[in-house]
Amino acid sequence: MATFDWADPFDLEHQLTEEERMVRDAAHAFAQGELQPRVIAAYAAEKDDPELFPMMGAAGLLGVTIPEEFGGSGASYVAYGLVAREIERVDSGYRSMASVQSSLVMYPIHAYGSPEQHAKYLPGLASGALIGCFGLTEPDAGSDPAGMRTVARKDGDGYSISGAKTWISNAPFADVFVVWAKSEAHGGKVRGFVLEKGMKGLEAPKIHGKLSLRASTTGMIQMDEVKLPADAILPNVEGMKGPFGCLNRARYGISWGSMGAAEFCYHAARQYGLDRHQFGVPLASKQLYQLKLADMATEIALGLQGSLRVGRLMDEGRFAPEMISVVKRNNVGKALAMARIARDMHGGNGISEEYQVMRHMANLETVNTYEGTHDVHALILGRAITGISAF
Ligand code: TGC
Ligand code: FAD
Repeated sequence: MATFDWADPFDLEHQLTEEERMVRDAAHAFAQGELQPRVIAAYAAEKDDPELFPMMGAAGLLGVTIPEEFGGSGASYVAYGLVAREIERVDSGYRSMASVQSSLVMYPIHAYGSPEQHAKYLPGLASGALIGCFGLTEPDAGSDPAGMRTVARKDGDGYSISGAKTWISNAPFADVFVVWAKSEAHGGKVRGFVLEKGMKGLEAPKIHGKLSLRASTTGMIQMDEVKLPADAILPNVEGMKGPFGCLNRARYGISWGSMGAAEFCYHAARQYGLDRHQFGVPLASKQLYQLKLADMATEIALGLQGSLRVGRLMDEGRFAPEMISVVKRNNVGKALAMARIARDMHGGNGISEEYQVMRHMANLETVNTYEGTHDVHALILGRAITGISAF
């Protein structure tokens, strides 16, 4: 009979390949060695940290699934998920920075781009010498991105693009902007375009005053007749399946990442309960305290198994997007609930930055909203279950 491991109830460890464990260990070492020491101050100051990109690149954490010939690691989707989990164990904002770069910028350039675009952008994005952002959401088009107003018009041999994107991670310091627009030259169909920092008419102001995800920089993308060469369009995709194909990857990574944040909160609450005495005994000796820890261990074990299963299916090319909705929605919603409970279990200390559970709690509010809100993923599943769209 096996021994129960409170930190790994279903023995995830032995369901991973040796390569996946190596990638996970490298990500863990980087996250704990480089990210953890800086996060409390960075969060408090709402600090811009573009210098983290070359550091993540050197640690092999950008473009994990992108082939090695383009600077990626050529590893599995499970390995990618493990990286997200280790980074988000420290902070959801740092995971955001990395998952936008990998899933929302490198993935579309690799999957939909030309050989010239591959060569021009992917190695720099993999090393972190270039920083990318992904512009889909607009002030009047969030859950319904097909309602976007950004438009690309034919202009000589190339295009002129105008419009505004908002809530865009990494935008204020990005070098490469993957922007989705309705292209008049393609019958109004949505197309992807690659814009570069410094283009005339392109601005990316920072959004200040976030009370969540403060260690990640968020901004707008304002485009006023930005002139683009003909080769700025992503040639190999048309329609909303372009951006949604990217979201599949990022949402899947978030399902793992949110479990990393939840694990932090669970471990912290367990240790706090063992250390803190009230009524002459450790808090962890109380039935109510143990019930909460048992619920956390259960939800984390189930959530990780779900993500692992979806990751294996992605690696086999046998996934449906709805499977990703199941794990993104469930794991983030559960992680948010666990973070709130862990905050409570820390008593007054739980609101202090030092104990970190409240930062995770505040971050997970964003994670529950972006990449498709908790309710939008319910509607995606509802449509698949009933055949009736309720959007
Ligand atoms: P719908 O009519 O369902 O589909 C239009 C076309 O797209 C295809 N499609 C997909 N393809 C691949 N993967 C998916 N998941 C797909 N979902 C749909 C579909 O087959 C169809 O293709 P075709 O060839 O027939 O044209 O689309 P809809 O407009 O009705 O949208 C439905 C809905 C609500 C599900 C969708 O709009 C949605 O997912 N809304 C949520 C928006 C969202 O997630 N935005 C995220 C912005 S990026 C972000 O938040 C980054 S955060 C930073 C970080 O990650 O850290
Ligand atoms: P809305 O769509 O206005 O939704 C508001 C509420 O209404 C939600 O509760 C929602 O569930 C509900 N709702 C919406 N439609 C329905 C419906 N049909 N039925 C029932 N309820 C509904 N976007 C990018 O493109 N790139 C990024 O890099 C990026 N980074 C982000 C970073 C941060 C910090 C944040 C907060 C957001 C980011 N986003 C990004 C945007 C994010 O994807 C959107 O916020 C999200 O898709 C929700 O859109 P919205 O904010 O417009 O909310």
